[in-house]
Amino acid sequence: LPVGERLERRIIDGEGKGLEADLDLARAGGASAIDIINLHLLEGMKVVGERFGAGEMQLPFVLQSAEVMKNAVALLEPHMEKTDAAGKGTMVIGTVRGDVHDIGKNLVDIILSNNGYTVVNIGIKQTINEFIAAAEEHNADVIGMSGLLVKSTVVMKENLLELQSRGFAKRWPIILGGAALTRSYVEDDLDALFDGTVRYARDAFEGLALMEPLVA
Ligand code: B1M
Repeated sequence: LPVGERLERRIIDGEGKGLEADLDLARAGGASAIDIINLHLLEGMKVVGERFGAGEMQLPFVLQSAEVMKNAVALLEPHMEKTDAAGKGTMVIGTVRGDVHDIGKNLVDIILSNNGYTVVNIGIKQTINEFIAAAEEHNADVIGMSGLLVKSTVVMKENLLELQSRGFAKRWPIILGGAALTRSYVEDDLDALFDGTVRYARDAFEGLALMEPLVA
């Protein structure tokens, strides 16, 4: 198999042996770290999600795929382009209450950090109180919430209501991301409820693009 397809297979099969060599080979062939993630690793993850959803793949194997994905991203990180301009603004990011998925959140962290933003990554299963405490402590410009479960989309709405009822409605612009969200749910339904302070990011790069006007 060509190295790109081999990398995709490694994610699907959860096979980490020889991973670093294949990543090096792909880079030596001219692919950037981001291309490798977007074109091959995430393609593999997509297949994992489809198989899991169809009942063709069991959870322990999904976990193995996630481990290989995480290792691959960690190996690629030092090779990503970084800007010298630091201190552009601060995002507090976490995965919402009840949700353990963190691969996407951590990618957003890496992409923003590499582009000059300060990212305070508070981890998974975070309550709104934990988001607020971190945002106050670190004087955040933006709060980013990630969640992949359908029920996380409900938790996000509850979080926004909680911010509003505690008088924090306009204190921090909010960026929401994660596979269960749709653009119209966030930008039509939620944003209208919360006075134009809520944005949707389909992927890490859309998150990056949203940051600039929000911290300006
Ligand atoms: Co889970 N899981 N999982 N899982 N898992 C999903 C989400 C699911 C869609 C799979 C499926 O059924 N097809 C399904 C949810 C169904 C639903 O809610 N209707 C599901 C389920 C059911 C579950 C469990 C409940 C299974 C169980 O226990 N029976 C359980 C949940 C436990 C919990 O959270 N309480 C569970 C557990 C797990 C693992 C632990 C095995 C593992 C996660 C490991 C980890 O993250 N450390 C896992 C995985 C790997 C997946 C799938 C297969 C892949 C997720 C992933 O990492 N994708 C997933 C299938 C899918 O998503 N279609 C699935 C790659 C990642 C880069 O994408 O996170 O979407 P993503 O991030 C993207 C964008 O969304 C965006 O940027 C990233 C790309 O650039 N983005 C942001 C994300 N956050 C952002 C924030 C931003 C901006 C952009 O700004 C703030």
